[in-house]
Amino acid sequence: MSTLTRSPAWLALSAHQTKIAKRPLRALFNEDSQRFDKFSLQFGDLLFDYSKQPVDATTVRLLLALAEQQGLADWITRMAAGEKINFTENRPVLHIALRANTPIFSDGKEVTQEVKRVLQQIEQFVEKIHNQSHRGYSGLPITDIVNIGIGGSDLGPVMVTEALRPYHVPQLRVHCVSNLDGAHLSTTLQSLNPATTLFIIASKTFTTQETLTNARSARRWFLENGGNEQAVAAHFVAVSTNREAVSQFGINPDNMFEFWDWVGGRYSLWSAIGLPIALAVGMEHFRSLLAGARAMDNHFLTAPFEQNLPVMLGLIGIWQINFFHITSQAILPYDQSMHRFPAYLQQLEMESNGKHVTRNGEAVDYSTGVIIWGEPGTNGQHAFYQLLHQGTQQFTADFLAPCQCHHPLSRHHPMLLANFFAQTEALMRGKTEQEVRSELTNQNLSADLVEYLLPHRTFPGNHATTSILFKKLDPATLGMLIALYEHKVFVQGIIWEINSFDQWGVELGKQLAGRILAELALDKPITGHDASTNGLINFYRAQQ
Ligand code: G6Q
Repeated sequence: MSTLTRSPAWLALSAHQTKIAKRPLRALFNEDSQRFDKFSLQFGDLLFDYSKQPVDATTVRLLLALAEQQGLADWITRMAAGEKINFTENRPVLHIALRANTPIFSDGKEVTQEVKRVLQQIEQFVEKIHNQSHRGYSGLPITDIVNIGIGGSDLGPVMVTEALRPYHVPQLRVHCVSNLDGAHLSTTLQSLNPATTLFIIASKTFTTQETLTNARSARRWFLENGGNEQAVAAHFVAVSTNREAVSQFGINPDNMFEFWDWVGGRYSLWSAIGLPIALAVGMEHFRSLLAGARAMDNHFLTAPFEQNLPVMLGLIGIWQINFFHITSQAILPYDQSMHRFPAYLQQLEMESNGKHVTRNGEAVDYSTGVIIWGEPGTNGQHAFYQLLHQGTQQFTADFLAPCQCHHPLSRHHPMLLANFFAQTEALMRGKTEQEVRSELTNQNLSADLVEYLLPHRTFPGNHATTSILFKKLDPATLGMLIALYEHKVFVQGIIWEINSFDQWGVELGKQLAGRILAELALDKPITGHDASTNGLINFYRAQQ
């Protein structure tokens, strides 16, 4: 048993869980009419309601005691001070420096100076594309941006450019290509004109197979469709930490936007990895995105823990994962433009906290991380909500929605939000036999039919959800929301005593395919793997 699961704060929470689990959420609401006021928090335009979680005042007190026991305050200070808390890679974790407006140092160096320099470079470039002084080889202005990257070099730009569509400048279209499957690049290029297309090759390491393969194919397409070697400079820029590899690839380092090893890939949209975002929405909105995140950073660094949104969001997750033993968490934005938000959080959370050993290298004997998934409402309601309402799996869910919308089509938005509120209420309350019986009896059904239908029409309820409402999905609010989840992940990693900032599982994937790729080209049956892998490879080769 680990020291964490034997620690006083953990044991106190375990004992408390057995008591509170006997009180359904319905009962908690019936007992206390002030529940919403007690268990919701506001910061800026953001409302965080965790009153539909199985908590009472004791739970909050005990969770805060766990945070204190685990030294959360000290770890936050260490992160902000630029200490190398990503110890397996010997790096600081300083995404907050990317949006800071006060100096932040690491290794005695003021990293925020570097950040400012690159932001200026981005600003100048965006200006030149927008005012059309940067033109393609034939003298035409750039109309299409293709970001080629994957993982952290893709999901942030995709999610944010989609979410901020109402803020896009009209003269540019932004496309993102990530998948090694040639279909992704080919279908994207189909409608594009090389003379008016700018490629951003985004890769922190500039060694990632998927990105470099797509980038090479993009350059070939460019050269075969009217471009020439001299014109590459005007049509290909790079975002990377690896100047040498960029230059080897054939992009002039003058056309490179730098970032640094202290920025984790999945935390990098605030750096030059955000260049497609800045191009899509303009620099003013990009700076608002940063300002929103900065506001959340300051809140995280200074607010008392019981009023601190990321701390409480993280602790509620711990409560669910480690004490109610849920393994699944849905992210359900009631906003179509946030359709990639679940995928973005999937990487942020699962890559950061999907770890099986503590900082000391000992195997954990408690769950870390959770399976994150989700879709925008109300589409999910007509697909997987059935299992949420009447299935047997345990889960929790975050519901998110703006109070004001960008597309005020007659009654769409109030109807959408009515669904949000009704779903969280129904998941919490369920429907008892008694309620179903009286509902069916009122429909004049025979007593026999009522009894027959009863078990099928009841809903167990008592499903915990968290609701996050915000005024409007503008760049600053989106920045705040993303930073909220970034810091939530930090809080949980500290409680679990793991390193949230490395990703050896991703690195493994980068190596594995190499050997098999070579085997696919061989002219003899493959026998060196297990029978299944040999069989699959040989079947594939036979079909070529
Ligand atoms: C993110 C991960 C991973 C990474 C991609 C792309 O935190 O490290 O998702 O972003 O593997 O890596 P490159 O940016 O180096 O191409």
